[in-house]
Amino acid sequence: MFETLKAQPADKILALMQLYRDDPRETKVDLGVGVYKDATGLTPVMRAVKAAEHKLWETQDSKVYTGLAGDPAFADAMFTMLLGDAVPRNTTAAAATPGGTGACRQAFEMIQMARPDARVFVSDPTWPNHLSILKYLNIEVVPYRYFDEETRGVDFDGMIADLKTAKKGDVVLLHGCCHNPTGANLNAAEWDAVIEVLLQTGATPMIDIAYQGFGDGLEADAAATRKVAAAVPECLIAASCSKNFGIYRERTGLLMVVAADTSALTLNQGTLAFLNRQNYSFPPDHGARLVTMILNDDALRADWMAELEEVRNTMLGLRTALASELQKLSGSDRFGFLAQHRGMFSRLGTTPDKVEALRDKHGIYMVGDSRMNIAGLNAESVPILARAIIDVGI
Ligand code: PLP
Ligand code: TYF
Repeated sequence: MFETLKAQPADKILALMQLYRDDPRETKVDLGVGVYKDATGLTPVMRAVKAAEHKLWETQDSKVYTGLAGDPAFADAMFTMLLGDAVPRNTTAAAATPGGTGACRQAFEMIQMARPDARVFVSDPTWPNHLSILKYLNIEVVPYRYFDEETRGVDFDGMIADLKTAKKGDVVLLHGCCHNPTGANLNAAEWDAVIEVLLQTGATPMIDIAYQGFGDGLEADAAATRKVAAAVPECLIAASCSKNFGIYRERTGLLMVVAADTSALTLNQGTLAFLNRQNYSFPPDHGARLVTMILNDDALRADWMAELEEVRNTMLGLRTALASELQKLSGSDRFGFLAQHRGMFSRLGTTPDKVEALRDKHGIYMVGDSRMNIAGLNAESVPILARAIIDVGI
């Protein structure tokens, strides 16, 4: 029967990972997949995660099923980290999911259950998996202008104009912080204007937040999500623990549904549990349990926060180093945006043939849309990349 299947498009980011692995050059530089790497190129298990795993191994006496929405303690701990006191806990439904991807998938399914004709507005560009899952679910996608190719910042006027065309029953997907793939983000006043438009149009926001703590700090990175959640009657929040806890393969995420009051809680919570049951019954627990242990233990949490700050500051240091190297080499400020961007990624804003030239001639691997993972750099490779960028004529 399966001869009827059609080949599906490959994940370009993961395909690039393989190309990099197959490249024999010792000087190659991997700026592809969004994984944090330290100065030696390793992605270590975070100290607090190791400590929590050790404690878990010693104390866990059963691996019996949790609940369809996962352990409520995980939802509580994540709610506090992400939303603080922005909205009451008892208006928010929450379910653990396999990673932030799982949270997005369940969110899209919930949207479709509630409104089969909903359109989802997505930034142009956005994380490719948003588009791929929406297409798979047959949900209409409406791109909104986001990246300004000229300034490499946000095309804010374009974004607002496009968001004004949304209507009640539509969903506007926003990256909570550290936009993937561009690195360009809204400032606080711009977030306020987006909230205004959401309130005017009645469209429902969905916030995907996969990099809390990678931009300006744990609290600062949650500020926009909190503001949106507090201002609108309903919103969806898809959170990932993959990056900020470094537990990529454990598949740890949470989907939250914030409602205006407590009356919708039972229905929303029941829907999240139902959706988990349809797809995989119980969500993965190991990563969620580690996160819960870390967030609920003062010493573990302090150590995790300290290490996360090291990670964040390393990336910021690499940003400023690259921007200043490029300023020296180019004699201009046209790469200043690299220091303004936040998170793991920056979109260089160049053509696919120049991205290919960087790869073929210099062994520098970035995604074809010129997205680079800043964490793939170190003190040695920053000047190498800067020279290569100038060499290929970017
Ligand atoms: N959303 C965005 C924008 C991402 O970049 C990612 C990837 O890290 C995710 C969601 C979800 O990642 P994961 O499923 O590994 O938690
Ligand atoms: O954008 C990235 O690189 C990360 C990791 O199918 C990732 O979000 C890449 C591809 C993918 C899932 C996650």
